[in-house]
Amino acid sequence: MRTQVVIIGAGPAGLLLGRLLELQGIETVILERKSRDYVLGRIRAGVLEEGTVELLERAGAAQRLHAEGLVHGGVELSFGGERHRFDFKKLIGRTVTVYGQTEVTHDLMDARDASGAHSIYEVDDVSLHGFDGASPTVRYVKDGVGHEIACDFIAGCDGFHGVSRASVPATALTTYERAYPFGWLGVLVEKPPVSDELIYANHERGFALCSQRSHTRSRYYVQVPVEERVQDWSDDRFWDELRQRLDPETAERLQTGPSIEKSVAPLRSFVAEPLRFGRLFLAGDAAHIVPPTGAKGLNLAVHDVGLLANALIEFYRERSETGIAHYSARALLHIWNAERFSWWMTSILHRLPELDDFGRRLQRAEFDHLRQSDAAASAFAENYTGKAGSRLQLGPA
Ligand code: RFL
Ligand code: PHB
Repeated sequence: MRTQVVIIGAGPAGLLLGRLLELQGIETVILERKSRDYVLGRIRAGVLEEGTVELLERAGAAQRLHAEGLVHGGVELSFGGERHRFDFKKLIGRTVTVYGQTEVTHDLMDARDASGAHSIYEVDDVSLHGFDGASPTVRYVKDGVGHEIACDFIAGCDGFHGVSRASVPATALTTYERAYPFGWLGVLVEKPPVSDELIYANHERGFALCSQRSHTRSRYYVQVPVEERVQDWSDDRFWDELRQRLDPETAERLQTGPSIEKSVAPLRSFVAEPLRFGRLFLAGDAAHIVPPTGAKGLNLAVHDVGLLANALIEFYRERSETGIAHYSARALLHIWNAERFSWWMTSILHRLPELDDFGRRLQRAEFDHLRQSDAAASAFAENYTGKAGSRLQLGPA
């Protein structure tokens, strides 16, 4: 088989790239290790930046998002039971949209199916070859039979544990990493959200987050030690812990019920540089991870893909390699700003084991600074809504 671009991974990054290329007449094949249902069963992100919504519109996959997504004009931070609302709309004229990653993935899969583009699920032993030359190939096994696809480019959109980054010689990669000694225990519940907007809470028992998927479905998280096991957390234990970390008024309003999903996600900051190796590109979680505190992971994956799609379209349309040559540096500029913001938000909101009294007072001082200063609140709003990163430009080469 031959195609123009082989995309490894059918997460949001791979599916969106496929869609943006396909709309410009560029042929792609997507190879995914898991089944469609498995991919759609993963509960992950929930907050979309305006730039992400715009790219989904360009991909022709935003109809349901506009009908069902919830536009939020701000978020609340709560410190030791004191809440403060940050009005993004008023501060900087921007909003975010609450719409689950599962739904984004669903919409992109439906759009791809409707166009007849080729996706192959449940493939094993994917391997990448010859990407340092002009004729790369990708091999895989499907139902016990080996196959090979010849292509012009390979897009590694296969997440943190994928094969693409692992195929690059170690000497060609530099990685930067910080693992946190805690994770988020998340619960999905068929109950109306406790508040119209998200509440991020710093409490001496640990961080908590009140999020949502719709007017009738809520998503809640509490910080737990990273080695914590889900089976040790009954629903009752989770609701008790969450209530204790919220201000009394919110705790009182919280509607609880049986969890429909419960899982622990470890927190990590990670960047691999560069993002291009000859004719192989990395995009999304394959290249970088942020702790979920800033709601940046999915948005960052989408931003990478926007740049990569433009670079490949420019290559096929104009035979120009400029976009391809700049892809890695352009994406990294944006990635490092999101890493910085996600790390900062994580550090001011969590109970860090190494935090002494001085550190705790500094966390409080950060909150007070944000409450007192419109400039600080606007900087927070710019970063949370994605406005900050969107203005970063590469300097002259
Ligand atoms: P994905 O979604 O991991 O998809 C990669 C796909 O590649 C497949 N794959 C392979 N396929 C073929 N061969 C192989 N060898 C393969 N190895 C892997 C996988 O099966 C998978 O289908 O990466 P992608 O597309 O880069 O998307 C990234 C996002 O999923 C991720 O950044 C976000 O979910 C992070 N995230 C959040 N991001 C936000 O922007 N806003 C949020 O509010 C937000 N909340 C979160 C989050 C992540 C969380 N967890 C569970 C880590 C909340 C949580 C709890
Ligand atoms: C979510 O709804 O899953 C969510 C929202 C905001 C975050 C992280 C996760 O910062």
